Amino acid sequence: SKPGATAEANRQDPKDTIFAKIVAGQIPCKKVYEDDLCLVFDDIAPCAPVHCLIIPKKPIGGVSDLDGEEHKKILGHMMVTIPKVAEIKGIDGYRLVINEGVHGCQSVRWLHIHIIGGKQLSWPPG
Ligand code: DGP
Repeated sequence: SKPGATAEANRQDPKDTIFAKIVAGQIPCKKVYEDDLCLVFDDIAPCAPVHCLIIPKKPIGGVSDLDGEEHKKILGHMMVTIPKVAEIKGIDGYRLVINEGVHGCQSVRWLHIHIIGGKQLSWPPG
């Protein structure tokens, strides 16, 4: 298991999470890219030479909350932003991860896609 990926964390309102404060500019982050729909910043505990998180600016708790046309637009936008992030970071070949819920080891209940690279990764994950 992974510290922080608790039932309590996964019951949080996304607006009460640390990523809400990052989006609001209330706590700092190492910003990589930003536009009107999404924000990309370096993970505080990188598991590879490049480890960024891409998050929507609107509060969405996780994949299990996804529904409707607005979310399709936001998630599609996030996906097409990922190759831009790869170019900014100078990586070719990387892994995208979304941890969902307690069993998925999600620790921050604000949807985020991990972008992990900068070295030869291994497979499978545990
Ligand atoms: P997950 O465990 O999949 O919910 O991913 C949450 C990630 O967020 C984890 O890799 C560590 C990162 N993280 C947690 N708090 C902060 C923070 O305050 N700043 C940054 N940059 N990353 C954080």
